[in-house]
Amino acid sequence: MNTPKRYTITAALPYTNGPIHIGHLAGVYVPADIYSRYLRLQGHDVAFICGSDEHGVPITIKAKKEGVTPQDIVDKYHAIIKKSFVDFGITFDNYSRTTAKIHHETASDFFKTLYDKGEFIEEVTEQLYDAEANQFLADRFVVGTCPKCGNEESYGDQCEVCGTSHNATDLINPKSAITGATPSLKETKHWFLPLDKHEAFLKEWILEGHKKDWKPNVYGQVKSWIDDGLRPRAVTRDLDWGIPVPVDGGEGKVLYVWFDAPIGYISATKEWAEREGKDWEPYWKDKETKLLHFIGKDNIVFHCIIFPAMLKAEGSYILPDNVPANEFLNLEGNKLSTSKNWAVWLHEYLVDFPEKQDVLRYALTANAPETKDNDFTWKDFQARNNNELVAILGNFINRVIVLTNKYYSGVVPPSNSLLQIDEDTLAAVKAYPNVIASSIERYRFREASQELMNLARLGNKYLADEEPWKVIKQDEARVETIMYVALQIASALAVLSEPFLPFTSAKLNGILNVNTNTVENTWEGVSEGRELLPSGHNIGKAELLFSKIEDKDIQIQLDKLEASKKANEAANRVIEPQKETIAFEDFTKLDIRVGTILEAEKMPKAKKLLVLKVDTGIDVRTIVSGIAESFTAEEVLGKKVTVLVNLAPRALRGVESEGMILMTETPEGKLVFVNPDDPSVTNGLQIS
Ligand code: B3M
Ligand code: ZN
Repeated sequence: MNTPKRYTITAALPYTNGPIHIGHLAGVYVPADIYSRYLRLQGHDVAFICGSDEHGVPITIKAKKEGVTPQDIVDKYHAIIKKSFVDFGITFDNYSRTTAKIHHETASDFFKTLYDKGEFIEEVTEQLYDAEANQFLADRFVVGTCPKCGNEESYGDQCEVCGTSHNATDLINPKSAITGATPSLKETKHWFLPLDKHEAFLKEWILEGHKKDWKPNVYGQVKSWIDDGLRPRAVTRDLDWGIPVPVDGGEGKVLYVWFDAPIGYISATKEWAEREGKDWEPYWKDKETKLLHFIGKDNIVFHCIIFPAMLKAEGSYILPDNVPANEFLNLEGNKLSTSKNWAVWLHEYLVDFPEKQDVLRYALTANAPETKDNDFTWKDFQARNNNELVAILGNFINRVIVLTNKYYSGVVPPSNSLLQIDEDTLAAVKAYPNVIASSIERYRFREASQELMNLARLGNKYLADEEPWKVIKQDEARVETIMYVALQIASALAVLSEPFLPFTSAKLNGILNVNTNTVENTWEGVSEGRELLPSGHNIGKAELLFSKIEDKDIQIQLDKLEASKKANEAANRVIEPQKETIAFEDFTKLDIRVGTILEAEKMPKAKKLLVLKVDTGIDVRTIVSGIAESFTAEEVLGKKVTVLVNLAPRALRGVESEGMILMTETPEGKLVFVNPDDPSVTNGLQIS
């Protein structure tokens, strides 16, 4: 494509069954936002589109669990998600939702068009049915073994381990996610999109047409699906939450969520165009529009095969030029998980790190899972902030602003005669827009963010080499030139950082007192080497752009994750089954007394043992207790305990123990004295 006339950029519609976390931001929204901001800075016509995906089984499951309606669930999370996007500076031109009227109409019409054109196969087939719940088991209502990879927890429509998209009846050993029952088969009518019919076209369009420009991870996945052979896919469901099937015989059925959701991009564009007084159609139908879908890797099949087949079948739409899907981000070595609360939630992050949106944007970009799954660690986050944003970018800007205020009361000095080093530095600055642009245009956002940091490094090196703070004593005119050049670099950084660090860029433009509507302070202005800050221009006072993140701030986050891990272990703890029944006489054989620990000392060379002297009311006796990993000797002094006093004595490391202190072990693995009021003690724990 020559230079496109306009861009339609979509970002995957998040499911509204929970808030969003760093994985979403890193995989989809930050790269899509960088790309869109970059295009706008270049003066392009951009529609950056997203919205909430509000249909689908996970939402009904969540609603059932919480005893509320699906509408309640989507209203709640739509608001939270939408706010997170605003807070993190994700500049959608429209953030819509699939429960919107315009979307129901658009998706319904789209289905009818394909129906009228005879693009569907209408067929009665046997589908999985849960007689107990009185419900067909589509998608996430059914779990079973993936026929492709053997994952035992694959969903009906997609396996999250190998990414394969399949039909629910393909699952081996299916089980209802509602009742756990083994489903039976029941006949029902559905409409199928014959993907096999589009196979030749998909082969030509993707396998031949996009071999070079699509990311290898995307191309590879698509190729493997096509090579496996495409089959008809049902695009309707026997569910009650969704968009009603708008044709005869469709009563009580809804559109498959993956049929309606991508049409959400179109509805959201329409909604935006109506609001802006524009025509939506060129954004979806003009061949000179470049359409891009930013998604995560689990969505590849839907965006590269199913949705394009739908668009092609409809006939009047363009197809995506590229689908830059990312791999997954892990967190501290484990898969991000909403249900296990193994995540950094965006709304919580902002409470702990207020006004540090750019730090997270930067850390996620610098470490983005572009070519393989990547790990987010809090240590890396801290290092990105302290060693790069603070020490390189923030430090350079601060020096420039402070010195300009100190030497020239904030007025940009004249550039007297430029030496070779100044010419070279300005020429190097001028090259950055193209270098960064070339990375962005190839969807290499990590690389682009590092080039931006290199520009700040160049600024630091220039100041370190030219040492204006020393030269000022001998040659004031030379320092004017040095500071003039340094100020141009600062201003270039304000422009070029905008896609990556929008809050910082705005702050820096404020400090530099720059009018961002001028032709100079644009991507092109920098690349043409225009004068960004003329002599005589007044800048403002220094303000810190970034601040150091301390170890204790990081520890708080690590502790939070540790708490999640513990809570999960507790939730997954297996309660010991009840032991064999005993006769009352057996119980009465046990002689259990209240006692007090009078003395305690650690048994030498035994990690676990404390030697106690316990007043049992009968006598004071020695008891050797295996609690030294949970208590120090001092901690147990004076404690009231329950003691089994008639246990046969036994020698432990040569010390005779006459009885046993009753203890229990908390889910976190800590021993505690038996006291059911202790909040760390939960039902079902065994006393031993
Ligand atoms: N809601 C899936 C997801 O969040 C999905 C994307 C829809 S894009 C049309 O993974
Ligand atoms: Zn699988």
